[in-house]
Amino acid sequence: MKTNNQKIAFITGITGQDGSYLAEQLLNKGYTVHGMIRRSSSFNTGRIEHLYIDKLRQHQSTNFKLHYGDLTDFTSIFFILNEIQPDEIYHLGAQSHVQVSFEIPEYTADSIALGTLRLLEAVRALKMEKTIKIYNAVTSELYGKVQEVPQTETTPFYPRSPYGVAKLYAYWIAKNFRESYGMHISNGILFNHESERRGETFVTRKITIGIGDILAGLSDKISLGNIDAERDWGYAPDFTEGMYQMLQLDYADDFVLATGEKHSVREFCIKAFAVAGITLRWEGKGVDEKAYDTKTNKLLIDINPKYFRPAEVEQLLGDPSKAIKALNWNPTQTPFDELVRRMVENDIKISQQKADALRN
Ligand code: NAP
Ligand code: G4F
Repeated sequence: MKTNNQKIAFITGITGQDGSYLAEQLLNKGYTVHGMIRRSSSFNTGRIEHLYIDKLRQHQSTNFKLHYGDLTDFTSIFFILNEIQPDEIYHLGAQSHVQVSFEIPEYTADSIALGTLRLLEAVRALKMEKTIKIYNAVTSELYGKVQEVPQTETTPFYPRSPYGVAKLYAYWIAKNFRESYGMHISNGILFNHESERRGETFVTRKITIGIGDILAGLSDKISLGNIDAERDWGYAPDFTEGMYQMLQLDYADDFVLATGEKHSVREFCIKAFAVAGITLRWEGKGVDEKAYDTKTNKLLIDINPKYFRPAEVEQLLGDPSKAIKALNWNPTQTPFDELVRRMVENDIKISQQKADALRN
């Protein structure tokens, strides 16, 4: 139930990394938060379970609510919006894995490109286009084969995957609706952002889980693809705060959120193993490159070409100047070393618990 000043937010993708942090932040700011979840044969609410538990403890039943829906299903989006009448929409739902998008390009396009169109059309069909503010999650993957370094809001796009191409449509349809119908829609061109809640098959989390599993005796080594790829990696909760700040402006625009620093996958490995007290020694080249523990000579990393992509984004580096100025946003509130440390320490703990559970 809406009280006078209580804002209502709707989050698509609430069960994902960003959705879970954003939901927490908005609840802490006093919002009522509604999220769209997909029906799944196993639980997909692990990242937001604690919000339920807090809710039960505080006997609050009205400020956090989940609704079944899907971005491939216009009817569900329409009915949810009609029921909840949100002030702000944070559109984060997507098939967000770049490599997977080469295997399911049609579904990726349906959920991302048409999914965004469905959401915006539902807003229009309900005549909410003048009252709702919308955040649209686009991506540095739009820059793909980068045309300039660093990338800004005016750098030409050159996507390199079905995911990137689908997000290009989402970017332009949002911009088109902003210009055509005066809708308050901001595109967040976000560079990679990671955390303890990052999906387990993205490279940073794969590495930190791999380290935890090796230390706990659950695995021998980590197999990776292109370790020379460079990314501008930030900390997810800092980035979700930036999304919120975009919707507090009285105008809509496009903003790059990035740290302005880039690191290679190889460098991430070196720093992450160092947090675990292990120094790597690299030997070989290309697919034969391997990393060993300098103390024990144990093989810890090798290359498996199955993780190479049909077309690769070799480097990404963002220039967040516009967001810093307009949003007063701090891109490096959580510096890279701290991000790596948090992720490794978190996964060492989780792997240890897994190993203990297996022993008992
Ligand atoms: P994520 O962890 O993969 O979460 C994606 C979310 O979308 C999940 O809640 C997922 O639900 C939901 N979803 C997937 N397909 C859907 C569908 N057909 N209908 C409804 N919901 C669907 O992604 P993230 O890292 O939080 O990223 C959030 C958004 O930002 C995504 O749009 C992503 O493309 C974009 N982005 C991310 C980054 C980054 O570095 N993290 C950078 C730039 C842009 P399930 O839990 O049921 O799978
Ligand atoms: O962690 P990644 O899978 O992230 P990627 O492809 O950069 O995409 C992420 O960031 C985008 C923003 O730029 C988001 F829009 C997107 O939704 C997603 O969140 O891969 C990072 C790099 C790539 O160059 C990849 O080829 O790491 C390289 N890599 C090397 N070995 C690997 C692996 N990536 C994965 N996932 N797994 C590997 O074994």
